Amino acid sequence: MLVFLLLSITLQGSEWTRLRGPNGSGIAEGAALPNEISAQKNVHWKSAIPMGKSSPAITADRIYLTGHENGKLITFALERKTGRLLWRIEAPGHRDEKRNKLNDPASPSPVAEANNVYVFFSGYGLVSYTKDGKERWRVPMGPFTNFHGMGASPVLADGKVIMICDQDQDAYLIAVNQDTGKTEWKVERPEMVHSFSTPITYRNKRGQTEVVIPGSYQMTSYDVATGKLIWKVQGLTYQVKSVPVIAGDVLYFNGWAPGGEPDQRMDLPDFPAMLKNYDQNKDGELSKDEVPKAMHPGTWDMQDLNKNGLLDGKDWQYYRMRRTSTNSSMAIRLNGEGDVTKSHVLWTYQKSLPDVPAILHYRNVLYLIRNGGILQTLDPSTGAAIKLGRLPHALDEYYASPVAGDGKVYLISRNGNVSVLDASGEWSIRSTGEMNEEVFATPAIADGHIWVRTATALYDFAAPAGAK
Ligand SMILES: [Ca+2]
Ligand SMILES: [Ca+2]
Repeated sequence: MLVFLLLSITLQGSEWTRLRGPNGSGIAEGAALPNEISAQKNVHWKSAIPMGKSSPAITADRIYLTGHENGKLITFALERKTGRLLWRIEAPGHRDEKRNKLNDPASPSPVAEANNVYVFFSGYGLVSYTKDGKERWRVPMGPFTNFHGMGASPVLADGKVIMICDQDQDAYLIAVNQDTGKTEWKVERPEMVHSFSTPITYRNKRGQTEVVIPGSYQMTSYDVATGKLIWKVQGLTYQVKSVPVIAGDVLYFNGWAPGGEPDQRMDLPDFPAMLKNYDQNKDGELSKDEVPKAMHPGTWDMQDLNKNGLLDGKDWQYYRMRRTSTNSSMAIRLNGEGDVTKSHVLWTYQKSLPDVPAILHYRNVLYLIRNGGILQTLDPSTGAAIKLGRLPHALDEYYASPVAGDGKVYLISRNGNVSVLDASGEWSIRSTGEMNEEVFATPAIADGHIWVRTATALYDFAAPAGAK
């Protein structure tokens, strides 16, 4: 029995099959990890790879990634031990979609299981390959209407591949059969606009598997078996990017968007009032000239969801909500039903918030990394601040999410500044290092190795044998 338990723990610890690893936690325990990593330090191997911002998915013997080259969208597999390229395959389509300059044609991360991998490209849709690179099925999707381009990654649950496609028009959530690619269910989300957060799953106390999805203004949770909405929490900011994390029966999430700080709130008249006062040509929509300057959205095109140059009722309502929603990190008690905004939000925190990186919940401390290299730790039970400080030599933007294991927290900035911390609420710096290249992808950890994707390479780091 003991041997079996040990074996299962070892096997579980040996994979990191999606963005941020085991159910998006960002944590892998069970082996010593390097005290220091940089382009020179503790490099086990390094492989040149195509451009892309997706994170690696790691199985027992493979590393999967997506990338792009000369307008082609590529999935590729490396041998885990050596970094040797095993195969690379171009996606069946290569539509070039509008996206934010920080986004990328290959930003969604692959999700893998022992023998197969699943990838999503904004410029094509979903594709599944075997571990040997044979296509199993394909599901063309899009074109998408996401103002900044798509960013969420697919997740696996109960034999389904679940893909959130929140966009400015016709947002939806879809579950396809993992073995066939056939649609199991599809749920329209007309109240949603674009967002970028990768979902998380859990089994609730009633025995249902839920997929929890941060979206514009709302966190929603669906039954994986049927696609039925189970609960929601209102009050999120308008444009979310972070991956939620679950510890025990509490979910932690960070939502930040420009203009969402508490002192930037503004109460705007509703659409009928706007039409009454400002619709000069009486066409039932608002043009740039008709909206008074003080009420203008900063980016007109982002509010004009159907891109006809005019704001209609939905556009205006979305803008009103944007000006009243507030950025925050929050803790939500799971297992709710219905609208649990009032009953299940345990706390919110609004001071020092990350933009893109997810919260790390590690050894009963929350870590929040903000642009400028500002690291805040919080008490997960109360949301109370523990320590706020700047990481040395890392006054930079952060896109990769923090990851942890072996009592160490790894943080890497956009310009490749690495900080390794001794994990604790009163965190301290163990080491710093430089990758000398841009880093957007969240690192992966398994069996004492940590993999870091830079602009041109994948690095495999490991502690020297016998090191402590
Ligand atoms: Ca008008
Ligand atoms: Ca419009």
